[in-house]
Amino acid sequence: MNPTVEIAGITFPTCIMNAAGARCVTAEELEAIGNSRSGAIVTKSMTLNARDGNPTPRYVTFPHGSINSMGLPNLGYQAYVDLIPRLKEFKKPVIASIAGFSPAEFLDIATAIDAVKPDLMEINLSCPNIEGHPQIAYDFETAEQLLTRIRNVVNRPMGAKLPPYFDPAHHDHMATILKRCGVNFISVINSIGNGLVINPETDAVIIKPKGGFGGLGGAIIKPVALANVRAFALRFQGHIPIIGVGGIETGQDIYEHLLAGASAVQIGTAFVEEGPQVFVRLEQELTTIVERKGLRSATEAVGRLKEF
Ligand code: ERO
Repeated sequence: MNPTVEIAGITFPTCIMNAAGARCVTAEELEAIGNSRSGAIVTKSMTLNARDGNPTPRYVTFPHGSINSMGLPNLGYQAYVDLIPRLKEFKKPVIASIAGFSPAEFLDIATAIDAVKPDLMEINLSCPNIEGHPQIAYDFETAEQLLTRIRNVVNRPMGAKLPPYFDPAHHDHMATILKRCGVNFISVINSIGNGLVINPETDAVIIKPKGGFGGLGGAIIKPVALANVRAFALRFQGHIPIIGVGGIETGQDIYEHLLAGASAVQIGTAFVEEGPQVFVRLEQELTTIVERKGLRSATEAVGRLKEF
């Protein structure tokens, strides 16, 4: 089976990679991804200045899911400007995830990161965990203005990391914006923002920041992730590739993301829980399924979802 996939003209050795945020803040973590079977090295979303992030506990698992309010801990973009050339030596695509607290910050970071030539740039429009900073992609006008301005300074292929949408009118609106802004790919979905998980033993919330509200990940979010991948795939008709994110624990979960229309997938909670070995296991499980289906590559499954 041919394991490679192409997104925005870039060849990936496999379609399975880490999600931004999962074990990808420090040089050591990023190098461990480089040394793993991950099909790319995706950085934590980087901000203008280094950040420690929110107070702990800020990431906790519960049955079939996780909740986080990390608060964008990262080294600050200048550290990644220095790191990206080294990460490219691993001979797999490097995806730089960027996040700003203002349009000017986004533009400064995007300009500097573009200059060190990551293979792709992922613009995070969907961080749910910073008080006073709503998820940008829920404000369609602001999102379009921002993407248009970033597109003007970025030469590398660039994509948007989106939050889940829950209404077809929102998928319609965002798909139209993304086509107008010339994005080369999208990654859907970020965690489902502002969930609340309660510990039945203590009657307390399970993470500290924001009174316990945080982004949901893990198996429980798979149906929402699949719905968003499918909704955008139907609207893009192959013109903008999709990276599926959300709820992937097994090769079958990946296969479902491919059927829904994802060309590749990113692993968050399962990577945090299992470590780099998760990429080996998932690749084996996916290969078994793809071969059983009589396909020559994972790419052959993309968008093949049947409807009644
Ligand atoms: O809190 C975070 O650092 C964070 N958590 C998420 O689930 N998604 C994000 O996009 C994010 C920060 C950008």
